[in-house]
Amino acid sequence: MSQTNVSRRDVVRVGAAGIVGGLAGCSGGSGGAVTTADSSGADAAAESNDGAESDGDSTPTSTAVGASSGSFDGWLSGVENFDSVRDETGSDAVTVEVGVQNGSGAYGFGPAAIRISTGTTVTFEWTGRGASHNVVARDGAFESELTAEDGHTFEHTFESSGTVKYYCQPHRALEMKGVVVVE
Ligand SMILES: [Cu+2]
Repeated sequence: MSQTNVSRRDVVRVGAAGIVGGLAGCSGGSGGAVTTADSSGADAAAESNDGAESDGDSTPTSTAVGASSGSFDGWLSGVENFDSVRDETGSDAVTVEVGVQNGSGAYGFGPAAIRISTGTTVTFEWTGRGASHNVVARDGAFESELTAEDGHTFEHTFESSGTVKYYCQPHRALEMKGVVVVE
């Protein structure tokens, strides 16, 4: 932990120098020390951006962000239980509940949108609520059983990057839809 503190202090100190160095850097990019400072600053900025996204998950403003830039071409624009994409990149085991509250009943996937790493296996687990559901990829890549059984599971491993849109066939009109973003 002390190493973290030291490096964090270095970043702060470098950041202060970076204000001066940055001005020089803008007009021509000078010394190697400035370059180091810049890359440290970039790392710190990336981390704080991640934090901002996480914070956004629980705030109403993220709905607006999701609607404008993250509704996946409108696929999730009518999905009430979608507020933001849950970041599960790096997670070994990711579970999505089938049959969570959405609109008029348990016609949702929880969470409705996730981001995972390539090669991750997602387990869809039925809650037993909202009658019979299934999980069907819009592009036909997978289709689960149609069941109402509490605790039923269906697994799919996402082997290639991209955005996978899926739905529950009986409740597609009730906006029982989800998205898996594979990175
Ligand atoms: Cu359903």
